[in-house]
Amino acid sequence: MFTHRLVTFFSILVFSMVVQAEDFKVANIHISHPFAKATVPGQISGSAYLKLENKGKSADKLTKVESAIAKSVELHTMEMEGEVMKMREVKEISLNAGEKIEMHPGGGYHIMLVDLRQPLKAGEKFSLTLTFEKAGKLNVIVNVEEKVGTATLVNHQH
Ligand SMILES: [Cu+2]
Repeated sequence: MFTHRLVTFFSILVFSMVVQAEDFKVANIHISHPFAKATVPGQISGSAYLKLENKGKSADKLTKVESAIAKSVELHTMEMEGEVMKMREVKEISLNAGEKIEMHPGGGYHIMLVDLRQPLKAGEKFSLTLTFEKAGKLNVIVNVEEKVGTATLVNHQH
């Protein structure tokens, strides 16, 4: 019995290593390179980014993102308003048939991790659950990476 459990444990371990290959899919939705930026001391919210692709023949929508790493997770968009970068929450992100959306720091969509339960440290990973209107739920593993650029200094003060 014990040996059997041990084997199960190791196969789960191997499975999760395979899953970390940075590409995830559910039905026709493909997600690649989910990453988040490491937080600095005192930073209470973080942001995550990923590439979405709808390889199907009909439109779909990302309607919800959840994670145990933060008290709440929101979909945000960031745009210049005059000379100021402003973030606002969006209810969903639409993906037309064949459409690709690449989130990146500094503008456009991002996933906002509101009130982190723990700091995001470079080299660590956490999981996000994405819900699509048609494709359903998908778990992705997010890699925490060193801060790149200065984009986060401008925003994320809610
Ligand atoms: Cu935001």
